[in-house]
Amino acid sequence: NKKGFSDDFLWGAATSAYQVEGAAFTNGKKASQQDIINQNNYKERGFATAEIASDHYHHYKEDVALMKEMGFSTYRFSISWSRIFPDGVGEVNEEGIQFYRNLIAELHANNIEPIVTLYHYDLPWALVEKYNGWLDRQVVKDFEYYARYVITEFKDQVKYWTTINEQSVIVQYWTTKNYVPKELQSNNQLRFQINHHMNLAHAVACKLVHEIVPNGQVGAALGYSPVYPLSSKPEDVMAAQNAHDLRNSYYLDIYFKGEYTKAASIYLEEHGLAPIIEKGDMELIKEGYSDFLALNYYASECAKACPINSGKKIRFNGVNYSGKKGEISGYETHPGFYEMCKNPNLDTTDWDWAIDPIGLEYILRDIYTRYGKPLMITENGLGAFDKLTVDKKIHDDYRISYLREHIKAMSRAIDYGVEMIAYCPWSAIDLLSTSNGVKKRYGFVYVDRTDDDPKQCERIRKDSFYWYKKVIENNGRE
Ligand code: BGP
Repeated sequence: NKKGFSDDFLWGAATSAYQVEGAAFTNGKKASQQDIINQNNYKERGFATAEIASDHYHHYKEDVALMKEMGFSTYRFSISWSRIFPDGVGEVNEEGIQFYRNLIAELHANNIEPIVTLYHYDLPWALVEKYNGWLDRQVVKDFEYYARYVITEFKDQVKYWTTINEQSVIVQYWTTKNYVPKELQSNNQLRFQINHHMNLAHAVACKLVHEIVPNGQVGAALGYSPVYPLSSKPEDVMAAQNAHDLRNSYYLDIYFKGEYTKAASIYLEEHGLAPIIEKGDMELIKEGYSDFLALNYYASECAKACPINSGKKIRFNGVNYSGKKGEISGYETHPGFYEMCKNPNLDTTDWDWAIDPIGLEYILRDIYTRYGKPLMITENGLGAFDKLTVDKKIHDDYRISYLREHIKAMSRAIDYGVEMIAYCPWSAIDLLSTSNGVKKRYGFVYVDRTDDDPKQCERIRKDSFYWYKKVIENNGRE
């Protein structure tokens, strides 16, 4: 019963607006919170800002031509809210929407099916200034205003919509994937409050797609990692289950069952972390059902028991800014529930992300068995320091072997009956990393720039470009 990839399986890659477009203040666009966060990153660590990024705004035709050359049948990208509504709501910015009309027309002219993400970390800064952005319920109304406009505009051109990118990751890294004023950053309950507002916004967007787009399909794009127990000691296995409930099911159960996972909710309530839920919220969440789940998978995670009397405090995930293995600043800890840790059985990227293709097969099979909805991969990839040779080549065999093993894992999941729509690794071309500037690269196409010097952003095909082209030509086989 080995089916392999179906003939209509979509092959492509992904990007997000602020990470790739640049033109952050061009033709009417105003700042998003990421423009501000990245300006601070530049001052503090010397990482590139989003002002030019990969200058896709001015190179989009060339970029789509490169996608066509690789044989893409799909492309996942996001729309910048503050390009369309520079103040978050109000007057539409005609030049802003025109950019996406042009991009989507260019994709269709090349037979590339767009997968559009409505929100990828880049809230209009105006809404942060007005009411602290996602911290205020007003954001759900304003998101609806923006989403309704975009969905209506592209109802005949876009079939696949993803709502909010990586809510689970936003909860973990809530000051880099989202802007939070310094004085509020010690209040961990607010992480779950903004997540609740995002759940409402997600539900609203799902309803809008169902109402407006003929044959439209919609789902969230969730950052998802399986959690393995550090050992087979029952207390570690229990801890891994707790982590799975709070880090994964807490989101999936909302998307597919319209409810918060019990154990995770009880843990949050006991620690004063639970969101305030108003009358009618859970009904709205139930009405905004998803048609599929888009998954962003990079790495698996590992957890161990953390006794309540360990003397440790609640903390969320650490980061590795240096790109030197072992320099992660810490692990998520919930005394009495679980503590995340390094998996000694897996190699990692330079940024301490565990490389684990089997983890992908594991989650695809597990999620499909539990929720029974089709899945697509909207991100998967290897961040690395790519080195441009003197003859302008990038020999990224490390990326090829990462992607090869993950494609095989996805193919095994299909053979075991999982329904898969698309594979969109991260990223179509090099772009700005969310926390590491342009040193950490993911693309099939090298964009020639450094953190402090955008140069001309010349496009150079990497070895992985030619490799992926062959994979697509042979529908998943090399
Ligand atoms: C995901 C995000 C992307 C992306 C990717 C790689 O969390 O959806 O926007 O950037 O991770 O992460 P990073 O850029 O931090 O290496």
